[in-house]
Amino acid sequence: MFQDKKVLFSGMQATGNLTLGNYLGALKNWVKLSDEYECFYCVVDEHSITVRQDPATLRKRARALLTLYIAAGLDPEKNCIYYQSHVSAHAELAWILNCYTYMGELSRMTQFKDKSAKHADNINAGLFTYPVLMAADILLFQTDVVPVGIDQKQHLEITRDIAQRFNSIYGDTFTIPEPYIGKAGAKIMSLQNPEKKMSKSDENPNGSIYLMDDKDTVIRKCKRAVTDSEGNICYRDEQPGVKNLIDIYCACTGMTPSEVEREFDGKGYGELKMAVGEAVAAQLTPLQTEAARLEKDKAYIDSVIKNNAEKASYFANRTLRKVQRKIGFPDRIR
Ligand code: ATP
Ligand code: LTN
Repeated sequence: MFQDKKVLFSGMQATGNLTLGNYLGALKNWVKLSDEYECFYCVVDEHSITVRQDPATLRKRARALLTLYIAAGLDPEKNCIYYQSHVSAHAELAWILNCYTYMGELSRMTQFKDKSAKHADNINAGLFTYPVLMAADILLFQTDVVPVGIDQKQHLEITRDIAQRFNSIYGDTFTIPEPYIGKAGAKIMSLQNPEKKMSKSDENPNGSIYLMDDKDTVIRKCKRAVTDSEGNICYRDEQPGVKNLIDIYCACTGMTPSEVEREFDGKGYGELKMAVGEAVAAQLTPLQTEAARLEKDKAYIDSVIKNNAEKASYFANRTLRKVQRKIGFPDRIR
């Protein structure tokens, strides 16, 4: 679709306050890759309503999330940053792809199993077909690469399967996307339960570091992080709390786990926790300052929203029209 650059697509839900996991697992890599690719970064508000949302809160969070993409360093002149709900091709392609996706494959999705256990009173059809909408997001832009945290790998696999199935019936239609999962930070765990992923919808706020937490809060949460009674700073599965702290430190500083082990050789957990807190705060402070500045510039953010929705619609519609033609929908009369 683009002359010389490959295409990158990714998105996040506006379901809560972003955590350090979202930043280190996804957003930070988006910024790193943004020069190399033609990029589309979406606020996937249609995915958000698979879980009940308060309308005013959703609207506010969606805007805060879009602003945060820019604050993190994504230039909206070069990267297409937009709301999923402003580009109707997402929902239209999702409907079509629903008819090329099997109930059996959707029922194997671990995110569906987790979320339906968590929201047992609202297991809606949208929660079940969530991965189909995600496949539509990605395939609309003929995406080559999708930077995500490791928890989304299964959704990338089903996207590839749906695309390959469609291509084998109708001939070459979709580019087959690859996941991009960064080395450091692909799965940040809860500070209170290192067996569980850090998540923005966690009930315990001490388990997650939020991107808007101030330095004192970050340091306090790190100090309280659950570790073990071994007393050695080693990067190994048997010490999941310490391993997670080392992972966070690596993702913030660019160091490798063995370099961190050497730096803290003979030192105690207190020192590691303090250093992690400082390293995290150093990442978050500039982001917070820039987000606060941008939030005040309403006209600028509004113009980004308008212009980028038009740009995204243009490219998305090209793929949608191609798909509609291939499956035999009647031509539009001009
Ligand atoms: P929710 O708690 O509402 O399910 P979430 O915190 O898991 O949300 P998503 O919006 O589902 O966040 O994910 C946005 C991006 O952040 C995805 O690419 C996901 O893989 C990544 N991500 C989420 N949590 C983590 C984590 N703990 N470590 C690394 N990456 C993560
Ligand atoms: N399911 C993703 C959010 C998401 C996404 C996408 C990520 C929706 N559509 C397309 C990458 C590409 C999640 O993070 N929970």
